[in-house]
Amino acid sequence: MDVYVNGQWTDRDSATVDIEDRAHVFGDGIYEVIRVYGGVFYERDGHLDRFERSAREIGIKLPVTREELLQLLHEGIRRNAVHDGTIYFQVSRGVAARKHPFPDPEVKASLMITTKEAPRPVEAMEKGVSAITCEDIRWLRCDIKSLNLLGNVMANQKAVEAGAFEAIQHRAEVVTEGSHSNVMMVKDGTVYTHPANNLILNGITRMRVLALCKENGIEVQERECTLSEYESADEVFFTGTTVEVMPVISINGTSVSNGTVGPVARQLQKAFEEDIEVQTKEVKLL
Ligand code: DCS
Repeated sequence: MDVYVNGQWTDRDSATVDIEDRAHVFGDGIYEVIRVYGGVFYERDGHLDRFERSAREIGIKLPVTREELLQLLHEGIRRNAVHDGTIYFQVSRGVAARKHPFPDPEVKASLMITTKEAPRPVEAMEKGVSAITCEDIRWLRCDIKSLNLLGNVMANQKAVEAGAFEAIQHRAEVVTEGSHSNVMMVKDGTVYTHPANNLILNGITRMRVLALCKENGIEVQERECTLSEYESADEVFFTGTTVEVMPVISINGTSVSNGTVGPVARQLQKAFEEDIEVQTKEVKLL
């Protein structure tokens, strides 16, 4: 696999990162993951907008323009012949002696790009998955797609150890999001999810799925919901770049409703699938 690091493309096995890069001493940087379907980016502009916003929010000056970044992302897909997979890109505040303040004088931010071939999680989406709940121990700027993922990593590990697909995080009684996905519930035909504020990452898939709800006449309420509301919901599902629309059929070992994938999740999966078709076809025609 070819990766982009230190301003050039190189083979993954010979890629090196400076020992004083702030990404690995402080987690001082941001990232994005874009899904690739049939060699074409899905929701590309949404991810690029969020990447630029994350950089702005933590005061990192991106080392490339949006056009240059786009060229590099396309090159990554081409070089590695990614068909169905993801492209990962991150920017750190750069290389400097380890001191907490931003480097002064400013140093050039480091950009890194990798790709991965990954099939769609069709089987899990068909059957539904299990989830556990855990306390959300993260910081108060979860809206920034920061490299600091320790809280997310800890939550995900808890899920793995419990044999579950994903963790549903909560602050006191309020459900926030998954460890690498957003979470939604359905009650009496209405879809509920946490408002897009500082406590969650405003997922690109989350936004797309909420738009698909509206297009399909499904009512949406963005409001805080409690754990007990989730436990007594008709349906629960995760959304995300890698998980798409992933139905949850059990929480902490107890079935959600009757323990099968519900009609709203099915309808949204279908709408999402059609959206992938439309978006990727449009791009191919350009
Ligand atoms: N919430 C968190 C904490 C996430 O890490 C992600 C995506 C989401 C929500 C969903 O956002 P998107 O719909 O924009 O993907 N996490 C990425 C990650 O770290 N790996 O894959 C996707």
